[in-house]
Amino acid sequence: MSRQSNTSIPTATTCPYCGVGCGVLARAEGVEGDRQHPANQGRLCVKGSALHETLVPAGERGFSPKVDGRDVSWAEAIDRVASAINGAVREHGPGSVALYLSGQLLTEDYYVANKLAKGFIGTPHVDTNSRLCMSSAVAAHKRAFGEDCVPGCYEDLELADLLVLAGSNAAWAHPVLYQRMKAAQRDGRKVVVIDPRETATSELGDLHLKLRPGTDTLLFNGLLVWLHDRKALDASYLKQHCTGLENALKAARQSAPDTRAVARGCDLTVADVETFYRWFAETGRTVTAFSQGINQSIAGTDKGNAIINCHLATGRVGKPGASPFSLTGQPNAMGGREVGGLANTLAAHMEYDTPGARQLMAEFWQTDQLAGGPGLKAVDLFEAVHRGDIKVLWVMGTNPAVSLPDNARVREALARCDTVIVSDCVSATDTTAFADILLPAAGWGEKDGTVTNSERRISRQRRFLPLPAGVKPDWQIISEVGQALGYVQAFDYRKPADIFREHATLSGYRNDGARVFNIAALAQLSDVDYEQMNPVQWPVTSGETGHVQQTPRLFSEGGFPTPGGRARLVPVSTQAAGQQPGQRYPLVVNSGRIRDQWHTMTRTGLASKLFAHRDEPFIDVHPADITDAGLVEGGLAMLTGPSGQFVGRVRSTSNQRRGEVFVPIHWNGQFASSALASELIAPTVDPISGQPESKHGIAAIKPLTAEWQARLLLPKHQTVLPTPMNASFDYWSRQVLPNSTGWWLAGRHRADWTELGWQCFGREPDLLMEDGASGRYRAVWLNEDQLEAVLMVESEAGAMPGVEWLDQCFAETGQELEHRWSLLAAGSADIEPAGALVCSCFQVGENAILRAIEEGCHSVEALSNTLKCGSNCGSCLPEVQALLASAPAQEGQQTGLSA
Ligand SMILES: Nc1nc2c(c(=O)[nH]1)N[C@H]1C(S)=C(S)[C@@H](COP(=O)(O)OP(=O)(O)OC[C@H]3O[C@@H](n4cnc5c(=O)[nH]c(N)nc54)[C@H](O)[C@@H]3O)O[C@H]1N2
Ligand SMILES: Nc1nc2c(c(=O)[nH]1)N[C@H]1C(S)=C(S)[C@@H](COP(=O)(O)OP(=O)(O)OC[C@H]3O[C@@H](n4cnc5c(=O)[nH]c(N)nc54)[C@H](O)[C@@H]3O)O[C@H]1N2
Ligand code: SF4
Ligand SMILES: [Mo]
Repeated sequence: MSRQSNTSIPTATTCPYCGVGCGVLARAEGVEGDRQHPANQGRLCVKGSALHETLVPAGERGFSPKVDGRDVSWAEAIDRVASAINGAVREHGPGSVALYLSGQLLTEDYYVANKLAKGFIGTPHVDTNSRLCMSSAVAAHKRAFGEDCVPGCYEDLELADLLVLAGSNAAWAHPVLYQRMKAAQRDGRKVVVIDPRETATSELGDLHLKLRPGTDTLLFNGLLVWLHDRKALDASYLKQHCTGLENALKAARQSAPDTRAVARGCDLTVADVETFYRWFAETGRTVTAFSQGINQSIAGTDKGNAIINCHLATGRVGKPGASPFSLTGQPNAMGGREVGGLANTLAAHMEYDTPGARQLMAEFWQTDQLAGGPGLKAVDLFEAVHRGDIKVLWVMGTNPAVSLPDNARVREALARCDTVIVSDCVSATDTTAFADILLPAAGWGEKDGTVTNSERRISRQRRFLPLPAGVKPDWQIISEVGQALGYVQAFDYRKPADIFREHATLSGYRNDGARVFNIAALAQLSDVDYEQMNPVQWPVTSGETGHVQQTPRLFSEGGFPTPGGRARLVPVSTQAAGQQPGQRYPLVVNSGRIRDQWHTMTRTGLASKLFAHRDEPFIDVHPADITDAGLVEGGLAMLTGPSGQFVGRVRSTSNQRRGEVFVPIHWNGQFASSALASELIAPTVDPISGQPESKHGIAAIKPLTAEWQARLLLPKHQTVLPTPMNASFDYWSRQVLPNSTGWWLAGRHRADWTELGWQCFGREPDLLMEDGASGRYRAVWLNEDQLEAVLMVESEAGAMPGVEWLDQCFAETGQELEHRWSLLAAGSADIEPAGALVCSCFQVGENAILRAIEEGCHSVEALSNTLKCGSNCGSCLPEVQALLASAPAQEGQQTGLSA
């Protein structure tokens, strides 16, 4: 299948990764940032720049649907899905069918899925991975504003004179937006970072509040009290546009009577707390941007409202440079919320209990089978699957076997379920392994539709690659199932534009201004208009001259979609406490993202470039905890929690608070033996939003004392560890290298390498070096003049040579392999190991940067002039900066970024 586009004119589309929603100009050969797109104005981060390397190649996807592992035609697959649904509904009622969707589906896919389930199958059980992501922010918005609306826009993050980043590692998770925040730095502008860890984002902070995890509500309650007591509230905004100040203040004062109580509870100094409060009180143009450190908590909704309370009380909502701002994670988290993808909502920002909403929906969809009331939220939904109440589960665009808390139980639930249907653009994932029916979905570049980013901006994703044979876009799969179920008229869509128009029409249907989400002005777009649609921020209205008007900001003059038109300050207590560490599990486990990987790595795990920054699962541990637990930096360790384990390489860092470790969420069964962050997370949820506390597990740590450590390199197409090895090791993790696939291996017991070599490769190695005393064993298998396998065993990881040179040898044939004996030494003498990769765009490693610093590059500019590092997407600048700071000071040295 050719992946060439027919033309070399680029297609303007949107990046499928984070919620910044950057515009991309895409060709089959490569991508560049779209200068016309308002979100990024031409910039792209590492993941965006590597997009053409993360297109899913033929080998990674099924080219036809599968039923019980057997290739079948689409007609048969659709028929099987429809008869499973029909059977379950007939025997057990509509509530025995559930859909689990994703903020990575396009709005059109999402709309049709929601319509099919809630409108026609009649099951309310439709939830989405946004439950794990944004549902606390959604609930906080609804409580405060009456509707799930983000009042501000990206420009506000630049205009703010005080930017508060709460529970956000934007430098890694929203890199282009972070670059914009950074470029907006100026005299007098201040940034406060609130995070229990120091991160790449802390670099921007004039003040870092390294608070005790989970204590954000206390901090913001204290702020409300302080603002009130110092007469820094906006009395007129409160009087005209808000209710609930008294009660909110009362609750705040109860937990946070003064700054001393706050400092004690949050484990901060009084001086730091007061500095933050003073800056907030003094600075009219303040934006508080928040993300998963706020949402993924047992008190996520309360944390959100504690923040919003302070903004309402100071009238800083939806004004230029002044607003609360929820940073959304997924590319279409917002679109999913607009169509009603969450189990507790109906559609188009209507709730089940919105007066008249159910009749309106039944009429609009022309159905008499509308679901009766809210369905189960993700964690409860999978419990219902486990109990056997759900007979048919259809998972689309998400990987719950990895991302849901306590995933051992989730896997059990999937294994028990009568019929699991999975739609994915990648065939081998931890979740597709449970699929009774596997539906190969079109991926990015192959499908058309719209997405909405964090600032309510709707952008087009456009197809620029041919649709591979055997693959269908999600909206089409769902529509065909709808028609097979007999709803021929309701799912008679020919193209995404048909769906978009219906969605836009619904948003304005009998709206009368009651719902802010209204894009009815786009309901009349022709196919050509839709094709050419420019990014637009909702609500979208028709101006007097008939042209379309968008809305960058909301609520600066009130007008909240609540019964009385006023926003609500919400009393928030600080009582909620999730799992707490104790004697058995003394550590708090924090989990989150790394710079170059996306979630469960199904796509970013295809690009060698994106592995170079962090090539193995790891555990960040405070140096004192390393000592206490008898760990070795660079050695392996095992975290054990109440429901699972995580094995990773120990990184020593005082960025962590004592007693708290951080693990990445990305590795899973396709990439490592035991590195699922979610195994350490309990299914404890926020009682209001149902969002799990993914930032707060508990565990004990101990060294995984390995008898040996090894690296194995195999040809690139080999992505699975040979079975005999799989069974005999205590640790493995896989890394995609430019020319080969590499594994890290370790074991507690001596292995018989000769025997294993025979079992895996059917013969003795062609080159061999063995030293029983030191435990060193190195073996090379050659096939004619091509490398087939390289195995290097050492007694400790520290003695292991780098693999850059060996990897290059996998690309060579014939005479180049003359230096065969140097294969055993893993390198020719003149190659310097690169060290950890810092700049992914130009592949610049730590060692080169350190050498350049030694040789006189004492500023970021000098380094980027010499090595180019940091001169493209800028994602690595915080790390370049840190290396400069860590190098021994030299005369005249400048480390300031602006210097
Ligand atoms: N590279 C990359 N970027 C991504 C993604 C990705 O997979 N990879 N995923 C996208 C998605 S879906 C999302 S949701 C976003 C998430 O974006 P972020 O929320 O910025 O990222 P996280 O790393 O999950 O967590 C943010 C920070 O919360 C901190 N934190 C933990 N507990 C607390 C607490 O109690 N209080 C406070 N104040 N902070 C706390 C953590 O230490 C962490 O640094 O990223 C998006 N962008
Ligand atoms: N411990 C812990 N757990 C967490 C988090 C955390 O911070 N800590 N974060 C949570 C958050 S915020 C999120 S958003 C989730 C993310 O968790 P998931 O949603 O489970 O992770 P992804 O890897 O993004 O899964 C997306 C899947 O959809 C597939 N896909 C991509 N495009 C398409 C498409 O167009 N159609 C279809 N049908 N499939 C497609 C991909 O191949 C992949 O298998 O994880 C959550 N879990
Ligand atoms: S910041 Fe990076 S990952 Fe996010 S949308 Fe932009 S290019 Fe994509
Ligand atoms: Mo997310």
